[in-house]
Amino acid sequence: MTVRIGVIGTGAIGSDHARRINQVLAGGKVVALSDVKSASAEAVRAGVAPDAKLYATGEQLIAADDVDAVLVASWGATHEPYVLAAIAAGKPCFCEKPLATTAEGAKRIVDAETARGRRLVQVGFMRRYDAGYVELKEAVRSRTGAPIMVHAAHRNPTVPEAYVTAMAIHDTLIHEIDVLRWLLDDDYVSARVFFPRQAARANAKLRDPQVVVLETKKGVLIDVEIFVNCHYGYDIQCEVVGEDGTARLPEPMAVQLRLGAKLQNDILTDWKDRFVSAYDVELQDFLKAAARGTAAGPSSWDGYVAAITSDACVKAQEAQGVAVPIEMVRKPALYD
Ligand code: NAD
Ligand code: ISE
Repeated sequence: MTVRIGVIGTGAIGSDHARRINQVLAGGKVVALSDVKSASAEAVRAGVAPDAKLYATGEQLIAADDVDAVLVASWGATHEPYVLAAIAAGKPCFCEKPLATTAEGAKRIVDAETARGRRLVQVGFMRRYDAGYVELKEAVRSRTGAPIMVHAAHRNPTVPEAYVTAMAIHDTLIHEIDVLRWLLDDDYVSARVFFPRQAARANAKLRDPQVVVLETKKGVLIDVEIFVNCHYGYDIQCEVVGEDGTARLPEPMAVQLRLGAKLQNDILTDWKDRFVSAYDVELQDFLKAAARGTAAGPSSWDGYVAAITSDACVKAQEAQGVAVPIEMVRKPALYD
């Protein structure tokens, strides 16, 4: 079966996902596109989805009879109404992170999905599909002994001018919030945020870098450096320290050069390249489940837990190093 997909939001990642559905993956076809900037949707149609119909609004796209499943890749603050509309229409929906920009918004999605009684939403937490993280999880499970600490870093070379302090959490740290909870099979209990001196390249509305310290139920202490004007590359680091040893996320494959009296490896600069295979695998998983009228992978529940945690981290940004508690709620049976 070919799942007919409608893509809402055809910017950087929406256009890339449309390309992978039509040119890389099996079992899906982009038949509909919508973007508030119609020129952007037109460009994607011209580039990778020549048979797609353009819709003036995301709501019209979701309602279209020939759209079987929806992919939401518009700006974070616009995700919630689209995901709710897809659930109301009974259509599987892949939603880029964040599921919603507040915990209340994410809860409305969990409530709507549980009321329908069927999983329909997959959240775009692609790191769970990255081969390096999958190996790291296995090493932590079988080799390092029980984890005690995690040291992680999320560095972007640069970010757009509109990127402000809270986005370091909602837009960037949210990947670590999800993947580390999955990696450790644990939940968070508190968050603290520390700011070193301001990096010279950061704009005035952004405190950069930041260090977030998360504590888990099992007592693991996690420090994540978020540095989104690091300049030198896109660099994702993660080391788990366990009772018997440590395990580190592998570096992306790169040719090693011995040149000019230097030993060198290129470092990637673009998130699209760093997780290219993980995006392929996550969307293939979505297409497979959507063909059965359901969803798999990271769920609305995971999106909700991430939103609760990121809300606490944003409070912690204002609390000047004081710990902010993270209170979890009971998980509905649908997500067991
Ligand atoms: P972008 O600005 O390049 O593209 C977003 C597009 O959405 C734009 O073309 C914009 O016109 C459109 N848009 C905005 N509001 C809309 C609305 N209400 N209806 C329809 N279209 C609308 O941004 P991006 O980098 O592609 O990010 C999009 C989403 O994907 C964000 O939520 C972001 O956090 C997420 N993202 C995820 C990853 C990842 O690694 N998983 C990477 C990048 C972006
Ligand atoms: C972007 O939206 C992503 O999701 C990237 O994976 C992340 O590294 C970046 O910081 C975000 O802005």
